[in-house]
Amino acid sequence: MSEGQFTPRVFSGIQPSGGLTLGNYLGAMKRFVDMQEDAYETIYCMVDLHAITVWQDPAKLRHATRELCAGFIAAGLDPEKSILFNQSQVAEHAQLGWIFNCVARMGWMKRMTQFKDKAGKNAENASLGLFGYPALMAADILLYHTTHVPVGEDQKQHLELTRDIAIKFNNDFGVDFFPITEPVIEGAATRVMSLRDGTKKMSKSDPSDMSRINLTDDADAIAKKIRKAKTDPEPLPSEFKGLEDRPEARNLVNIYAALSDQSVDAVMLEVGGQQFGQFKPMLADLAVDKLAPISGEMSRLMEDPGEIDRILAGGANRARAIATPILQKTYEIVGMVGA
Ligand code: AQP
Repeated sequence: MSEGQFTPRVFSGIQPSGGLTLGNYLGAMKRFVDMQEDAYETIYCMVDLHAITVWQDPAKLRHATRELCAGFIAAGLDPEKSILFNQSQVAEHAQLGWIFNCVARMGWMKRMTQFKDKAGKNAENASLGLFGYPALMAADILLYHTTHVPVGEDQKQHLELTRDIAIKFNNDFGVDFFPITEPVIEGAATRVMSLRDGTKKMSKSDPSDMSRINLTDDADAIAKKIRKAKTDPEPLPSEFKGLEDRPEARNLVNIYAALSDQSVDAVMLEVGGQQFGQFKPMLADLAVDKLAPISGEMSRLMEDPGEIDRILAGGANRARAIATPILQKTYEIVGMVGA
């Protein structure tokens, strides 16, 4: 089957492993909203099965899943247009994940840098689920015959593995069943970095709250975090290439560009020559302007968790309607009796 034979379909997910960060917003959610308006069928998932690859307190996981759904809607996703659901409500994810555990090779998995980063020096003590994470992620994507996946730069390697799994499955069984999915990694903020260390990505599980902007932060917290963000003593240059060896400054300029929907070159024309004492308050005002309506809407939606649960259940039904026949066909190809 050539790529043209697949319906243009977008799938992406976010883990409910904590509160949402500006990195998740700019690298993922904001782009999910853009794609919803394009000619794609869009499916967005709270990947709770992925979240438990590291320990999650059950009550916090439930809260984070609902809050993530509220965040999606507050950022502009429409549950009528896009399918919004949590992964564990569609059992086919885990079922196809198992098939892919049997397709993926140990050598491929051992090369995954995210596992090395997350497991750290204590890899022997990491869960088997954390090691197998990319095979489940491939299942999430291929279960819908997804053609496009919007993600941040950090997920590039996992997307390559998804393509390798699809190719190997198709070759092993002599079929043209799974599409070779395209990653969509675009925009000024495909990698938003920590505010404390410009070489580390901004992450919801970073122990330092000052390293990130949470979508639930109020205006004072956002302003304080940007004011205290690590920078260097030089003024901003007039061209973006002047920021090559200045990761912290480059990060703040990227954030400014992404929040204001401008190219980095346009931003440099505006702010070149400024000291951080001038630039940081501008960035803080812009961030508050863009994020406050989202955080306000999230809190409003969280007042009615029953409605969020209804949205997730409705989304799961719609997701299952696409996933079930694809899993059935996969089982049939693999040789399962009863499929
Ligand atoms: N700093 C970032 N810059 C750009 N994009 C980012 N994403 C995450 N952080 C950044 C994108 O958000 C989507 C969802 O990511 P995730 O929550 O499923 O997992 P993650 O990438 O592991 O995110 P975190 O915040 O670092 O979570 P923890 O701390 O739990 O591991 C993805 O598209 C990702 O690219």
